[in-house]
Amino acid sequence: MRLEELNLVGSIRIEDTDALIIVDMQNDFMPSGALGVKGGDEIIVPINRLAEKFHRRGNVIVMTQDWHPVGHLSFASSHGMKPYDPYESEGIGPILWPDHCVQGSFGAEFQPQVQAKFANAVIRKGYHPTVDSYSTFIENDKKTHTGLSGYLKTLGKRRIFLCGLALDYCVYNSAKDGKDLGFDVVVPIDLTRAIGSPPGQLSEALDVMTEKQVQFIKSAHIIT
Ligand code: VGL
Ligand code: ZN
Repeated sequence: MRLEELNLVGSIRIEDTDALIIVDMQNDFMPSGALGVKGGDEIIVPINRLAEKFHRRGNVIVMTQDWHPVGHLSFASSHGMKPYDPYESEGIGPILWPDHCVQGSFGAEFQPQVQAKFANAVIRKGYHPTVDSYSTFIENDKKTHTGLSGYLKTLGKRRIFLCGLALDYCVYNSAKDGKDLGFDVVVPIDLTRAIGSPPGQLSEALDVMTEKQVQFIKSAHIIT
């Protein structure tokens, strides 16, 4: 499925049981960053606009941060291979990445224009040296939780709005796990961008999210 083929929801009103999750809006995922995502900078201002709406209503906002140790096994450099080379092992893959979002580095910091001050909580993921974590709920070993599900459920949240980077990796896997964990999931489609590698990754992500009844909407149609 292509982006243009997604069915969009007409409009959604923000409710008290909603949380906004802003995924990986970090320097390394900006177009000039180590793992640059095309158009990643274009979504900063509209994400801030949506965050402002959630904040004004008193709704919970969570930000996530990809947060890898030096020499993380998802890095091509750890295998003597090239970034974006295919590689599959438990908790890693389907491709290898440039070194990115190294703990404490500039690249791992939130892009400074992103309104991080509104975040109630920050979830860091990918810090176990041998396991990646595309989902902000459960790491790629499919068993280690980040604690986000418990956090949201303790606060009575039932629906999550997922925006940020990247649509075909962290947003996708967070949406999938979110549904499996019992949340309703909404993706404001204009507030995310895809990596697009390997070919077919985005298409598969859109297929699976559609199948799992993730809802897609234009951010302008989210009302308070
Ligand atoms: C991501 C690849 C590697 C993401 C993180 O945030 O989507 N993608 N690390
Ligand atoms: Zn990463």
